[in-house]
Amino acid sequence: MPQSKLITMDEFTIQETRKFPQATGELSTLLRDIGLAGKIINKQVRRAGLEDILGKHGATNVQGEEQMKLDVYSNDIMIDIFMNSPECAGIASEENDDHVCYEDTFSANSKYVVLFDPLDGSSNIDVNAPIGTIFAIYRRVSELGKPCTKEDFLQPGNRLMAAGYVIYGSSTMMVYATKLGVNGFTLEPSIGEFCLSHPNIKCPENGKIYSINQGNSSKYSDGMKAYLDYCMENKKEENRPYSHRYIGSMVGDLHRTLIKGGIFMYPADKSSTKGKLRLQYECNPMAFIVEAAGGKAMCNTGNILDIVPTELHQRTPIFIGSKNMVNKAMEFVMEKEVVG
Ligand code: P6P
Repeated sequence: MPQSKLITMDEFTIQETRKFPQATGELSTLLRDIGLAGKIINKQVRRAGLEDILGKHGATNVQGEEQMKLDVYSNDIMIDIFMNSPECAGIASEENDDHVCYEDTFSANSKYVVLFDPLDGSSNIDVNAPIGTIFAIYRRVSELGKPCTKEDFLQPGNRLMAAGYVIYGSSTMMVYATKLGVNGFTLEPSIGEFCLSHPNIKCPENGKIYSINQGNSSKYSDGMKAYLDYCMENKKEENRPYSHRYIGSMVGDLHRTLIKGGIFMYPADKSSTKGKLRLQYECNPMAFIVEAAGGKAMCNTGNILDIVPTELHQRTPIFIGSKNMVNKAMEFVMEKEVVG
């Protein structure tokens, strides 16, 4: 029997585009560009221990976080790739204070902007734990033919055209969602292509894993503490206590949650009253992906995707994963939520 044909990500996105006669293939081109960036970053991540690229860069980013050398390298790669992409008018990055509008006339006529965290979980680089690149793609709201504007980058997550991540783990995968659904592609190093390995990903409605930095629990609200007690309660008939898993790298924790089910939480607490994770290039893309796979993504005030951003680097609490687990968590958190 001939081996079943590998479907590359490019072939897949072209097949998907053909389902819409009016589609122009511009989004497919942008996804291919992101895949290229992921492959270039992957090459360096896989060799980090062999070249002088581990460790600290010696500067801090707009978040006040110490930048790792691979953070800066990955950010430079993403900015260059998008600058040369015919479909991107500008970018915003976790590592840059402000958005970047490409000034050339070609880019001024491009329809999309991209927000990204070039290397999320970078504190895990030196210990070889999963890290990842997170991206969010919006259609511009500003006038074509002119440079993009700040408003293009302050759209709510429910206006996303596509979102995804590249996870540099035991294998390198690119997972992305459009309104058509969520698909995963594993890098086949021998041909340098992402190949379809996880078609039509669905997030299980229930799960047995809760994921949170429990070291912060003394600072949590009463409702949050009550939910953690619920997770750890001995109720075999309800598959509790849940197992606790926490990598400390959002892409790693979210990929497991998407595939296996469960709930990932980074709630507000007394010292971080808005939570830690950033809305525009961490929480919104992940929320778009998980909800497109049938899961749910909430914060204390409602659905993550409905938050109207006011600042590029604003943060939000997040409860994301299996729909039934997120609903149960919100019963506790929303009811007793008093933080600060
Ligand atoms: P903590 C990594 O720095 C990150 O931004 C996410 O990838 C991760 O989920 C979170 O922060 C971990 O934060 O406070 O538990 O170390």
